[in-house]
Amino acid sequence: MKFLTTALALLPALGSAHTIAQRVRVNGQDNGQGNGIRVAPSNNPITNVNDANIACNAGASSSSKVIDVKAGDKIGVMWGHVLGGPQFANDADNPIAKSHKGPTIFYLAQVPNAASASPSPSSSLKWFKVSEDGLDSSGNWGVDRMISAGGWVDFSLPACVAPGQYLLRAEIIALHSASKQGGAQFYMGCAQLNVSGSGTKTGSTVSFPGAYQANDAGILVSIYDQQGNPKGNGTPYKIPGPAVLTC
Ligand SMILES: *[C@@H]1O[C@H](CO)[C@@H](O)[C@H](O)[C@H]1NC(C)=O
Ligand SMILES: [Cu+2]
Repeated sequence: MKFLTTALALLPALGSAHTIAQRVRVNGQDNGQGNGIRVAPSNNPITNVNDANIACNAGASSSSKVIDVKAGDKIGVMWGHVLGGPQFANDADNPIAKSHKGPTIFYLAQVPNAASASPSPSSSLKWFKVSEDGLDSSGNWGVDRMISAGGWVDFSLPACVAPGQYLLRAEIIALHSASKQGGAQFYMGCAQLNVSGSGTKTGSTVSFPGAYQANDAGILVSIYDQQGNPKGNGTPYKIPGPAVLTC
């Protein structure tokens, strides 16, 4: 009975221990809260791969800022438990609950105007993957590295990406409950970039929704070893979606 009470008391905390993408930095230079990124009002995940809002999240804010970057720059997106980061001092669930193991992923879609482009399914944006970080051989996940970095995930924008305006889709997939269909939690936010450089590539593309299936090997998966530790199930973890653009 005592155990049951304790378990029930824990449930709301677990249920809300989610995350929001909210800041962008370029070569370490922070653009500030909500500038050049569409920020979701809620930290709730999307759990249906066919959700119409799986490209850039539901009800996201707008920003008039389009961030200038050069192909080859290091671009980072910061995640936080709630808007602004921690919910209260010493929030153990900032930037995300430690249970929420999984990959961190970035996609780009070229658009005429990154400040106004709609990511709705009918806009038919074509996304290509530019970075991904899954499970390493020590049993640590992209999410573990994001937590160690205080919520930031940085990647190098491939030097061959063609100049133009893009939406950058930053994504985390939390897999702690992914052994049943519909259990994976998808978190995402879209930044607004103006890429300069002499590149020519825009990658091979997918749609959101469409890129993921509910039973993909990296979405319907147990991440626990025989001891119950979330360090992978003994086979390499396969990050969902297409291959990362290679230059
Ligand atoms: C994008 O960057 C190019 C090159 O720096 C610049 O000429 C152009 O004005 C920028 N466009 C926007 C919308 O910021
Ligand atoms: Cu969560």
